[in-house]
Amino acid sequence: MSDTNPLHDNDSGLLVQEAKPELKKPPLYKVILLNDDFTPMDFVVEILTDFFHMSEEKATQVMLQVHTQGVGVCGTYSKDVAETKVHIVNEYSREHHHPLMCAMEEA
Ligand code: TYC
Repeated sequence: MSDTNPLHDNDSGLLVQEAKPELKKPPLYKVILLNDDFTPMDFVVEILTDFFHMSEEKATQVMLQVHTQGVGVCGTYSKDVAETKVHIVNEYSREHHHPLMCAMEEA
Protein backbone atom coordinates (compact mmCIF):
# COMPACT_ATOMS: atom_id res chain seq x y z
CA MET A 1 0.00 0.00 0.00
CA SER A 2 1.38 3.47 -0.87
CA ASP A 3 2.11 6.11 1.79
CA THR A 4 -0.26 9.06 1.42
CA ASN A 5 0.85 10.88 4.59
CA PRO A 6 1.81 14.43 3.46
CA LEU A 7 4.59 14.49 6.09
CA HIS A 8 6.49 11.78 4.21
CA ASP A 9 8.28 12.51 0.99
CA ASN A 10 7.72 9.22 -0.76
CA ASP A 11 10.67 9.53 -3.10
CA SER A 12 13.44 10.26 -0.60
CA GLY A 13 12.01 9.06 2.69
CA LEU A 14 12.81 12.51 4.15
CA LEU A 15 10.30 14.25 6.39
CA VAL A 16 8.73 17.33 4.89
CA GLN A 17 7.99 20.07 7.40
CA GLU A 18 4.39 21.26 7.20
CA ALA A 19 3.88 25.03 7.52
CA LYS A 20 2.63 25.86 11.04
CA PRO A 21 -0.76 27.56 11.07
CA GLU A 22 -0.50 31.20 12.19
CA LEU A 23 -2.34 31.10 15.52
CA LYS A 24 -1.68 34.52 17.05
CA LYS A 25 -4.42 37.11 16.69
CA PRO A 26 -3.29 40.74 16.65
CA PRO A 27 -3.50 42.33 20.12
CA LEU A 28 -6.42 44.55 21.11
CA TYR A 29 -6.06 47.83 22.98
CA LYS A 30 -8.24 49.46 25.62
CA VAL A 31 -8.76 53.18 25.17
CA ILE A 32 -8.90 54.76 28.63
CA LEU A 33 -9.71 58.15 30.15
CA LEU A 34 -7.81 59.49 33.14
CA ASN A 35 -9.27 61.69 35.84
CA ASP A 36 -8.21 65.27 36.47
CA ASP A 37 -9.57 68.05 38.68
CA PHE A 38 -10.47 70.55 35.95
CA THR A 39 -12.26 69.00 32.96
CA PRO A 40 -16.03 69.58 33.34
CA MET A 41 -18.09 66.42 33.77
CA ASP A 42 -20.37 67.45 30.87
CA PHE A 43 -17.38 67.65 28.54
CA VAL A 44 -16.31 64.09 29.44
CA VAL A 45 -19.85 62.82 28.83
CA GLU A 46 -19.83 64.59 25.44
CA ILE A 47 -16.53 62.86 24.54
CA LEU A 48 -17.98 59.45 25.42
CA THR A 49 -21.22 59.95 23.49
CA ASP A 50 -19.68 61.62 20.43
CA PHE A 51 -16.42 59.69 19.96
CA PHE A 52 -17.30 56.36 21.56
CA HIS A 53 -21.00 56.19 20.59
CA MET A 54 -22.24 55.60 24.16
CA SER A 55 -25.75 56.45 25.32
CA GLU A 56 -26.01 59.43 27.69
CA GLU A 57 -26.64 56.99 30.56
CA LYS A 58 -23.63 54.76 29.80
CA ALA A 59 -21.42 57.81 29.23
CA THR A 60 -22.44 59.24 32.61
CA GLN A 61 -21.62 55.89 34.31
CA VAL A 62 -18.18 55.74 32.69
CA MET A 63 -17.46 59.41 33.48
CA LEU A 64 -18.36 58.82 37.16
CA GLN A 65 -16.19 55.68 37.19
CA VAL A 66 -13.24 57.80 36.01
CA HIS A 67 -14.10 60.60 38.45
CA THR A 68 -14.22 58.24 41.47
CA GLN A 69 -11.66 55.54 40.52
CA GLY A 70 -9.19 57.58 38.49
CA VAL A 71 -9.49 55.62 35.24
CA GLY A 72 -12.19 54.13 33.02
CA VAL A 73 -12.46 52.24 29.74
CA CYS A 74 -14.04 53.88 26.68
CA GLY A 75 -13.77 50.79 24.46
CA THR A 76 -11.48 48.09 23.04
CA TYR A 77 -10.11 48.35 19.49
CA SER A 78 -7.41 47.27 17.08
CA LYS A 79 -4.11 49.16 17.50
CA ASP A 80 -4.75 51.54 14.58
CA VAL A 81 -8.27 52.43 15.67
CA ALA A 82 -7.19 52.89 19.33
CA GLU A 83 -4.31 55.19 18.29
CA THR A 84 -6.64 57.29 16.15
CA LYS A 85 -9.25 57.61 18.94
CA VAL A 86 -6.60 58.65 21.48
CA HIS A 87 -5.22 61.25 19.06
CA ILE A 88 -8.62 62.70 18.15
CA VAL A 89 -9.82 62.90 21.78
CA ASN A 90 -6.60 64.53 23.02
CA GLU A 91 -6.65 67.07 20.16
CA TYR A 92 -10.30 67.89 20.80
CA SER A 93 -9.65 68.37 24.53
CA ARG A 94 -6.66 70.66 23.85
CA GLU A 95 -8.71 72.71 21.38
CA HIS A 96 -11.24 73.24 24.16
CA HIS A 97 -8.53 74.06 26.71
CA HIS A 98 -9.26 71.08 28.96
CA PRO A 99 -6.50 68.89 30.43
CA LEU A 100 -8.42 65.63 29.85
CA MET A 101 -6.05 62.75 29.07
CA CYS A 102 -6.95 59.81 26.85
CA ALA A 103 -4.51 56.89 26.55
CA MET A 104 -4.36 53.24 25.44
CA GLU A 105 -3.09 49.99 26.93
CA GLU A 106 -2.97 46.43 25.65
CA ALA A 107 -6.20 44.60 26.54
N1 TYC B 1 -12.91 65.11 38.00
C1 TYC B 1 -13.57 66.00 37.06
C2 TYC B 1 -14.39 67.03 37.82
O1 TYC B 1 -14.61 66.91 39.00
C3 TYC B 1 -14.46 65.22 36.09
C4 TYC B 1 -13.70 64.29 35.22
C5 TYC B 1 -14.22 63.04 34.96
C6 TYC B 1 -12.51 64.67 34.60
C7 TYC B 1 -13.57 62.14 34.11
C8 TYC B 1 -11.83 63.79 33.77
O2 TYC B 1 -11.74 61.68 32.66
C9 TYC B 1 -12.38 62.53 33.52
N2 TYC B 1 -14.84 68.06 37.11
